[in-house]
Amino acid sequence: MIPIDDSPIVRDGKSLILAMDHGLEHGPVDFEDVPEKLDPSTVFETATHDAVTAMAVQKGVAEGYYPSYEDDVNLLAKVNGTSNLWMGEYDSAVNWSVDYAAEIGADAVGFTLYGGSNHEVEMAEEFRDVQEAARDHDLPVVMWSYPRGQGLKNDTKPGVISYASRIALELGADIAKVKYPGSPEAMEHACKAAGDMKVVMSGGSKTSDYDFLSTVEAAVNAGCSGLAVGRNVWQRENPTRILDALEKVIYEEETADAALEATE
Ligand code: FBP
Repeated sequence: MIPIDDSPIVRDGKSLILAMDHGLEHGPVDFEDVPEKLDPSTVFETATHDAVTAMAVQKGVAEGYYPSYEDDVNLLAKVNGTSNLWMGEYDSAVNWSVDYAAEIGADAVGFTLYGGSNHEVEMAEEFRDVQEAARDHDLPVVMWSYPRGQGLKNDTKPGVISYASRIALELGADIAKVKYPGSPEAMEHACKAAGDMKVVMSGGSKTSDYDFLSTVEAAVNAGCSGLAVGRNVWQRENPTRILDALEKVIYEEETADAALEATE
């Protein structure tokens, strides 16, 4: 197993994962204000920015578009995912195998685990297969660790997010992607709960440049190794500018104010 810091999805110990699986997870509604982004090539173009260490997509998008970008973008194969049309208890279908993802050229795999769902046990068993297959291919594993389900009303409470990052460590992920738990102290605890495994913050719905960057700054200061983000980048009119600023906040550990000023 190659050390995670030597993986192509990590730069100087940090990661910036650009996610674009929203067409499946949320539906075309996420592209309403940016209809040109319905074309996955536009987001792959954005992912060629130096700050981006990997792009997370589902199988069909990887098959159709990754071949044109394999020299410039690292592929994170998001191997499970479910549409927003599913009305049952939180669950996520495994849509492609790790073997097939590796064949397409994946540099890492991603898996959503809904701890606390009535389907947690099956999902953890599916994760075991994915994690062990990823080890066979020397691919790092990123867990979208999202406690959700009947018993969990607020999925961003501090104790829930610390549990989320710990679950990822316990089950063998290399990076946990968790929601921001509302304060730097709570984020710090979630990072500590993950031991020496990396934790990245999940982007969330689009906010202002300052609000977004200052939350990323707080997360990095609290011990996060970066960000996995979708809408806060590609829903913007100028994704390059926010990526320039994110590069400063994440890799150069500049403040949100300084990053914004430098990229005006
Ligand atoms: P965002 O930064 O846009 O939130 O994207 C990150 C992500 O994890 C995507 O990979 C996924 O499609 C989406 O969030 C899921 O969001 P949620 O389950 O909170 O609706």
